[in-house]
Amino acid sequence: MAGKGADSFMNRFAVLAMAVAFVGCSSDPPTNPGGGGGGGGGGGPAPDEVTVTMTETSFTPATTRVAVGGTVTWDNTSSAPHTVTPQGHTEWENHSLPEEATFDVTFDTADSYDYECTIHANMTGTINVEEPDDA
Ligand SMILES: [Cu+2]
Repeated sequence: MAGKGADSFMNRFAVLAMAVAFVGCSSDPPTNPGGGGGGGGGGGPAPDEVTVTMTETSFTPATTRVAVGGTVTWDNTSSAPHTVTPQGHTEWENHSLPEEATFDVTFDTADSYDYECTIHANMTGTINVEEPDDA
């Protein structure tokens, strides 16, 4: 019967589609670099532009990298005010962000810059400014 033949074709097609989808999924994990993270160097050159999102209680990501000459933008997406307060350096001045405000800093010197939010004591972050050669 024609109908029966069509059904088995569709079944075979469905199995094939699932197999393709499965292969597609299983190829994802290797694309995530396993090493690389954090301050250990490696992982390729630092980006020229980075956005740090401010949630209600944290800087996300708390530690980030940017190339010398690059810009970090803090984006307060929360409904709370925050500050971006330098700790132990003068790369920028204490800055307050009301809700939904942004603030950006361009970094000209390779170094590690710690900062905090003075409103929320456990909100801290670090910007690692890297020379292109450091990659
Ligand atoms: Cu805060």
